[in-house]
Amino acid sequence: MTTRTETDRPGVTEQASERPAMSRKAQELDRTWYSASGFVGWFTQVNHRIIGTRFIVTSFIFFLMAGIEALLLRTQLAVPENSFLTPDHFNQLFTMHGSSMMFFFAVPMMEGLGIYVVPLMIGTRDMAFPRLNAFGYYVYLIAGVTLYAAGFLGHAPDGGWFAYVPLTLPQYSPGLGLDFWATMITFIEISALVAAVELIVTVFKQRAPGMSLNRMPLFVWAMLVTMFMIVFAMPPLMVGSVMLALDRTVSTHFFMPSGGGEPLLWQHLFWFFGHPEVYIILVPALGVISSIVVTFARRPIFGYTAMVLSVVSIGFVAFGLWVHHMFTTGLPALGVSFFTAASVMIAVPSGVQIFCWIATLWGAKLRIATPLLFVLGFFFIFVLGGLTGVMVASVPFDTQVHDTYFLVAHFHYVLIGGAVFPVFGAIYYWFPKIFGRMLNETAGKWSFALMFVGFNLGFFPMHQLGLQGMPRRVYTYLFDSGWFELSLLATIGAYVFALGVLVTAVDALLSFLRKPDAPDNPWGGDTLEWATRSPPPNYNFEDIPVVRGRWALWERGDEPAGAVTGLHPGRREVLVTTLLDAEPHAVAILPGPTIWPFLAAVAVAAGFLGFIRHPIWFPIGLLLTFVGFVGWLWPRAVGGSAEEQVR
Ligand code: HEM
Ligand SMILES: [Cu+2]
Repeated sequence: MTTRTETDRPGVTEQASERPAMSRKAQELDRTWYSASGFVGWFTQVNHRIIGTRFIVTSFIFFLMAGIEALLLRTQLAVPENSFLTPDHFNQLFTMHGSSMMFFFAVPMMEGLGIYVVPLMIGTRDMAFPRLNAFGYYVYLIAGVTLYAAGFLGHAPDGGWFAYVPLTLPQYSPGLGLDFWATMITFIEISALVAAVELIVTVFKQRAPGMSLNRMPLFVWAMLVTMFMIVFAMPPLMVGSVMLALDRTVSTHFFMPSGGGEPLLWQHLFWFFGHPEVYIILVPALGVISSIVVTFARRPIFGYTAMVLSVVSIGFVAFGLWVHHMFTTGLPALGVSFFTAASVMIAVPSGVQIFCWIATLWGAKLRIATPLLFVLGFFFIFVLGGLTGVMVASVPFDTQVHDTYFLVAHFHYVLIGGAVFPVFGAIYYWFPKIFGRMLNETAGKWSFALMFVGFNLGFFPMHQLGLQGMPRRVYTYLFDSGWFELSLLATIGAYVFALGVLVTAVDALLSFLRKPDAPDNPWGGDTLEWATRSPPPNYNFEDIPVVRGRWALWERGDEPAGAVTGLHPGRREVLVTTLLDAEPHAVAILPGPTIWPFLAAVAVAAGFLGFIRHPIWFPIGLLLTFVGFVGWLWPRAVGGSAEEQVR
């Protein structure tokens, strides 16, 4: 423990006092980076903070929808032989719940946090491809709204979130529900890939001078690894979901055994994506945890290099685990042993993370506030989920508990521990920055307590239910099964958890009735997003900061911070720096607001959704998309006045 820097950081809390009048430069920057408002203006905005906020808010709404679906499921399961839901509705609800949580909440929420926070953390004014960013959001929004609209109109999918064939082929799942599902899942992948490309380029090329790779905040590292995982994990699923859509709409035989197809191929494609997906959700959460731990322990992280290496190795190992979801499909024993070994191995880098956090927190003068509480909750829940994970990685045990409530308990421990608690921590941590208002601490503590108690009450008994053989995805159970008490407890727990979520949701809404009160750096954080105002101005930073160490704000000391000069305030210019050492080497001019990304997203949707009705729509959609891209990429005058730029 000799490498640890023992000094406690006092923090640099600043008061949100009256601000000095805007400088001339700031006024010009403000005009240059301006976005139109109003109804039409809304569709033209491209600023990363606006798009990031939209991702966060939209995905939170899907979280609430999926939560309501979960409560309906739990209500049905509260008592044996209940008839609150029909079997069909039950199937639709767990499919919508699982799909919404995984595709429409967890991944977009993490993308939203990345899109909002990363450019601020690395000290730049916007992302590399602002219009592409907006396009990704519209594709996501259209996907979510369409899937839910179809559901309400009676076309809800009911094949589960992993949509196993042959159940989901047209013979066994007639109707349009699964067509919408397969198409909208493809959309989500497009949106994720777009965010991934964006964030990778932005992180590699737009870091503030001095922020060499080995000084990058851990949250940025986590996002970078996640985005690379998206680039490798999403295409296989995209291929899979397109093949499924083709099997359903134009009767190809990719998965249909009678036509020479291979059902297991779907499982391989799905889980080659599906397992990394879990880490695509978890790794950003690890970054969130690191940010909060450092800030609230008020000292640098213990073992920065180990933390970075372990996150990177999680990114690699996560791709070698997918077959552990297929242990009961009769694969050769040798292959299965390999995947058991890999599954157990991933506990090592995960453990490194946990130990480094503990070492950082150990003996620190902790500042106990809501974000830190959610982090502590994460430790407890996620470690329990990890333990059952090692259990189900062993084939004989998995064979016993496969498709029982033991699995439902396991993956909710991992997902709620590994995603929901960190996301709530992140909300309390960054809300002041994003919206300029502090969330209420008392409400935060209540919310945490209710969620923590409710979660464990609700999900711990499911381990026992699973060991007793209660199957998952079945709409009811018999009176004499002996599962009643624990099942009722699980339902009560779910409601308590939901109450906790509600407290935060209401508090967040109420905070808009108050006037902005957040200081620029309420928690004394070390990363650059805290160096600018809360909420940040259109242009993020009046002067692009220069970074002198790993803990950008803490290492600034009392000397005046260096700043970049030479960017023209009348153009959307960002500084481009070198990949390893972040030395300035060019200036890039970013495109401004436009409606074309929205129109292009609508054109893509027309093509894909029309295809469900008739194949001719696909080329039509393609053509329209091409038109959209032409408008989007139409050459613009560079170097004109600020007004011309904005138009
Ligand atoms: C209030 C919190 C939650 C409750 C009460 C809850 C409850 C449930 C229930 C009752 C099921 C169906 C079990 C079955 O009959 O097989 C389920 C399935 C599932 N849940 Fe949750 N859940 C919650 C949160 C989450 C979160 C946050 C995620 C992911 C981020 C998630 C992901 C899933 C998935 C992937 C499935 C499997 C769906 C399927 O079998 O196709 N859940 N959940
Ligand atoms: Cu897995």
